[in-house]
Amino acid sequence: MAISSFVDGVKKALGQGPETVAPAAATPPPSASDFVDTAPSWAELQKMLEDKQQQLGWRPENPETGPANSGSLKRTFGSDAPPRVKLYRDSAAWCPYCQKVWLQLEEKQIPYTIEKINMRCYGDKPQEYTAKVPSGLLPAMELDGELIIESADVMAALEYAFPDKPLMPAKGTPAHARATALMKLERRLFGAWLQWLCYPRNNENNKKGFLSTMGAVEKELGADPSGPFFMGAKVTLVDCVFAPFLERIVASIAYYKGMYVRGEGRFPNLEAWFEGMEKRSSYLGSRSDFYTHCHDLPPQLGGCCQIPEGEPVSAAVDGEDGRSWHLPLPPLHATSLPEPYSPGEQPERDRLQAAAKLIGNHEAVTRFAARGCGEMGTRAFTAELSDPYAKPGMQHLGSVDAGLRLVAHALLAGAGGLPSVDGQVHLQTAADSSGHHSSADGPATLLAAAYMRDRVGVPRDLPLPAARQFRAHLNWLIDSLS
Ligand SMILES: N[C@@H](CCC(=O)N[C@@H](CS)C(=O)NCC(=O)O)C(=O)O
Repeated sequence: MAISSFVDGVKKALGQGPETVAPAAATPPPSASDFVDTAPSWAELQKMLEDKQQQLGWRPENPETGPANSGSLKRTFGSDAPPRVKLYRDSAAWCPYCQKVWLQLEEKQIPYTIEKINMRCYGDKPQEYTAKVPSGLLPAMELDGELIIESADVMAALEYAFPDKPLMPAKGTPAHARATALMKLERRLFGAWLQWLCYPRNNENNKKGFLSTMGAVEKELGADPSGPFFMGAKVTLVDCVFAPFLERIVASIAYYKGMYVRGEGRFPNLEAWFEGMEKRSSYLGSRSDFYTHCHDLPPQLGGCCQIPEGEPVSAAVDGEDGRSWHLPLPPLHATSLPEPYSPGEQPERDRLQAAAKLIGNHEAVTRFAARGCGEMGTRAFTAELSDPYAKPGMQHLGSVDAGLRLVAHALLAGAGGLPSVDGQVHLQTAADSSGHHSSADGPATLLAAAYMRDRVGVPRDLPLPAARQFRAHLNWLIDSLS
């Protein structure tokens, strides 16, 4: 197994290698009926989408100038000048070190271009990248054409080259000394988190070590009453450095250890910090969700160790509790469990956002989902959700396309607005066909829908509220076919 330097850092800190388990992807139900393709065409869906967008007054934002987002390859913040910065970050938006730099660029509104490179666990890296960065590590940055690696050096270079909107206090001041000490505390927290997360032995001691370091973080967050950030009322580089790890901590400690770091009021200053961060475009656009993290950490870390207390949480996070990924979705808010999210949800707008993404990219999404009824790739990567060389089941493309049009229609109309019998939504099955519509392959569509559902990544594909809607509507299709 290729072990990234994310883990080499852990091994160095702990003097040992992790032992563990990776979570298994949910398996689809075994059988499904064929169905009649009664869904609107993509052109009709596009028209419905536009009508609905007008009705709700919501349109997708401009990726270059709008709020931070994971899809954009260029961020100008409205500037016409050619960007001086090029950021190389991972294509799945899983890398915490890339997220730190991403946050800094967004907070400082430095125009930049982005090139996405796979992490080793996710796929191959282009030779042009390894020729430039022989270690293959991410992130890397070109500043006026000069290559800089190591996130700490990248961040320092950005502060130096772009002194407007400084995110670090001036050197030699007590505030600078405090910021530097807080950055060290972040590395301590990183070590204590991984010691508990990745190693099955000495559970109680490791838990104690983690909680005591979290206690130190909580205390620091309360040190400046103007809060809610580490250095007071304003976001600084310290917040950018802590954010990727704090969000991974909250997700993984709930999933693998069954402890809610956030949502139950255990660390009130931390809750306030998250609420502060979740008001910022930089953070909202780059933050991930529990499902994505709990599946992206094991391949990066060599595994995570689950204890029995984590099992109910992991069932809910993976949508295996029969509830959390099914309609009607449980509410999402600042203290919702398992996953708190302070900006909350706007279900109609979130469904529209998911529909817009699906309709706008339907050809690529259909081919991707059809991998679920195609062939696995000849080369496997350690991230179980990645299979870059998988082949779509080409003979099933029409059926998968029909299934995804039903999902898009349900997202736009509300699944409850679709044909129903006895209060239950039923797809018209092939046996009911009057011959006007073509018949679609139920089992293949079901496999494709489940494959897609398990691979919706946040923030790569959609923000959390829209991703939940997409997953739940794919399950609506699966349940309707089953
Ligand atoms: N010390 C480095 C660590 C960066 C790091 O560990 N990056 C990981 C991803 S999180 C990586 O690129 N690993 C190689 C890979 O997965 O391809 C930094 O701060 O930039």
